[in-house]
Amino acid sequence: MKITEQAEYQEMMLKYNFAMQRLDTELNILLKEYEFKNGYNPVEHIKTRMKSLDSAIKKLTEKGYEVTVDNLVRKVYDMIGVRIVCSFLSDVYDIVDLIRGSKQFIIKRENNYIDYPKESGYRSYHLIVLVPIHLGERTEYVEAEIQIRTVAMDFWASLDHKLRYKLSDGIPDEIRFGMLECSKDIDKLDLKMQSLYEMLRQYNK
Ligand code: 0O2
Repeated sequence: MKITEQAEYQEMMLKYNFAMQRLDTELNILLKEYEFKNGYNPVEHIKTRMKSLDSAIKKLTEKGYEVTVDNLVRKVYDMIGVRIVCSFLSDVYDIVDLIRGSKQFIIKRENNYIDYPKESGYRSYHLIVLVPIHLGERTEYVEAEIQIRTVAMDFWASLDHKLRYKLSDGIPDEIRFGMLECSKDIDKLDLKMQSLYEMLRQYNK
């Protein structure tokens, strides 16, 4: 029987859809409240998505796991993904603090790929959260990944994603090194923009 025809898969997707809606709503409330209190919206854009089944199966297979509903739930913790893109580095950390302080989710794991970029040069702050969903009398928790990064980091990640998709047999060294250089340049740019932004804030005081 195809995985999509299994009752467990359909039940899982139902729960994931509830959790995605809940996460989307709670994040929007948190961010609107922040904007109201601070008179400033730190978010350039935000995108919530459900990972496609093909992409989830690819991930399981690459990691050497059997394609089962149980493994989709236990091994693919970014079935639900939210990407929050901000202007400045300080915005990224403010949003991380905001989510850490929320009682609506439990933080399961944090990956600071900004201070510790991935080998590819990828930079972003990742939070794996548990989103509670209330089903009748019981509460279940669904995992979701929140990626928070600056516009500059997002620009880099978007080209990197295209490269990985187009060059599935491996990225040639000259492009790989070029991307690493760009990642370092973007880090410098983010730091420069941050210091200019702080100067602007001093002028505004
Ligand atoms: P997609 O298509 O964006 O959904 P691990 O912790 O290593 O066991 P995993 O899931 O690889 O497992 O965790 P990691 O490394 O934190 O990556 C999760 C997501 O971060 C990825 O999801 C990407 O969205 C993003 N990411 C991580 N590394 C890179 C990178 O080098 N380049 C780009 N562009 N994005 C990256 P998916 O499912 O791989 O991809």
